[in-house]
Amino acid sequence: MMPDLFLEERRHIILSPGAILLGGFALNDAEKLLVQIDHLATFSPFRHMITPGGKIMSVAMLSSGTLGWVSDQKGYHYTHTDPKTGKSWPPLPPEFLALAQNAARSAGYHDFKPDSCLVNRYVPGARLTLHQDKDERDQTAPIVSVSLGLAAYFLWGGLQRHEHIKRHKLFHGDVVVWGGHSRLAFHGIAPLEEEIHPLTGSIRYNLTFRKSG
Ligand code: MD6
Ligand code: FE
Repeated sequence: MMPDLFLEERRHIILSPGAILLGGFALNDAEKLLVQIDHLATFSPFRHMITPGGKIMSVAMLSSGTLGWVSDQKGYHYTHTDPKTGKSWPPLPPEFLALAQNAARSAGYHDFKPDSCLVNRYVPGARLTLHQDKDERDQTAPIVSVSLGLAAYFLWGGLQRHEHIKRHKLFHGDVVVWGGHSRLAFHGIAPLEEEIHPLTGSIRYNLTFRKSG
């Protein structure tokens, strides 16, 4: 467990211009969020998508909201329906929306209206290679990212792929809000370590809220 003093020092850390780590911002909502994730998964199950290069992603994903992020052999895109169920993605739970908007406001983004939440599920060994989030039509809006369960090292680069990568550990309840100058920064998640979290066992979840359409 993290000592409180450590948490106090992590309440508002600027990672780069426009990107802010709000340490522990979602701690009080975490258990509610985890219940909602299970509920969403009964409508749109977690699945391992295929990259355009034909590889199976180690992270399992689902989406919620009017638009959902999809990867397949044709590329990355947003869809109105879940290709796995043929139905709409489940709507954004009100608890999700409230948290995302509060976090955005705390980071200085006052009018955040997300229409999509991508839920990532990691087990030890799973990772997300360096990428930019550039499939959203509206790139003036920030992205709000919520970490739950096992901690992970966030890889944080610059606007060019070859720039120096820093590592920031993201813990249960941490929120990263990211926009402005950093909106298209390269980032990823290092392979998860083998650990057990009291609420999720050997799982890390990440929610990323976007304005996609
Ligand atoms: C993750 N997050 O934390 C993956 N993208 O599991 C992301 O790829 C991400 O945290 C854009 C903005 C914030 C993020
Ligand atoms: Fe991303």
